[in-house]
Amino acid sequence: MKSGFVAVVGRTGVGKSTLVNEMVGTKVSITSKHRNTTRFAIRGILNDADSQIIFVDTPGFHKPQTRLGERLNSVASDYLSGVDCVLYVVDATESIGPGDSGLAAKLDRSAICVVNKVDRAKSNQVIERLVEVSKFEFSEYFPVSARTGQGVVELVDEVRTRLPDGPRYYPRDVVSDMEVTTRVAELVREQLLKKLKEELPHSVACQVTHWDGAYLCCDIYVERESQKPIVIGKNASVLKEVGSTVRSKLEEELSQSIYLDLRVKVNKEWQSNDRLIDRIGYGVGDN
Ligand SMILES: Nc1nc2c(ncn2[C@@H]2O[C@H](COP(=O)(O)OP(=O)(O)OP(=O)(O)O)[C@@H](O)[C@H]2O)c(=O)[nH]1
Ligand SMILES: [Mg+2]
Repeated sequence: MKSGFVAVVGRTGVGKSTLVNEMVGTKVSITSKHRNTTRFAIRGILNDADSQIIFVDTPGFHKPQTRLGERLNSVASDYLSGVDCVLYVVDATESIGPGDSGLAAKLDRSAICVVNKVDRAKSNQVIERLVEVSKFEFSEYFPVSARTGQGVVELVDEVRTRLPDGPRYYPRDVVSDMEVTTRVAELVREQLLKKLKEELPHSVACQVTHWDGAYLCCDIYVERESQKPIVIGKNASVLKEVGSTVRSKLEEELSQSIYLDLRVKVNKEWQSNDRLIDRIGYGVGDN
């Protein structure tokens, strides 16, 4: 039996969460076009007859502007070493910037470099990016598309060869160790991120406050009173759509009917306050 922990690190928005979902074969981590979508380390588990790979999706590195931002970088930093394998992900459609280079410098050369989004990049862009990252002298380079799955099986096969002998850390049928309440809060946030523009996604936090197996109450926090009507929408249209999408996803997963109550509240400047960030559950390594 081979098993081990594989950290997925990279700048925000390069597609780490999309890649983890594709490698695991199930959606364990939410994704969006906005920066800093992932707010804590998320484990996605890939089980086979004789191996178990525990992928750890990490928050994306970025220039922090808030206390939350600093904590997200710090969570990701915790996974740069001390794991069995590191996947360093870059975006094929964007030049390598100081953020990518700074992170690459902190990694062991045994890391695997993943050039993602090749479905969207022109072929000369993929070659350009491979030439750019070759200067980091990592052990392997994999051009992939987390969206279409191109190159992902080959990447996972390589990861498997890096695992040491070890036990099955989780039961074979488990793909994620996330609590159902955290999952619901994340699904609500993902639907909101689809609908919200500009800076608002950064201000939004979600937390389930009640779950008894059938009735779920999820608080949606914003930072200012003026943000509330945007999240609620005209005639509560945003909340209704978010609620109905999340409810049907959950009903399918849990095979039962659910009553989902979404409440929008102001949690003043929560992004700057460690106590509030802790209470919501963001900025932590092991959720
Ligand atoms: N075309 C294309 N888009 C992708 C691919 N992978 C991810 N994306 C898109 O890129 C955006 C960011 O993806 P995420 O997976 O949320 O990125 P992330 O690196 O986890 O971002 P953070 O959590 O903020 O660090 C989303 O809109 C994804 O749909 C890909 O292979 N091809
Ligand atoms: Mg992410």
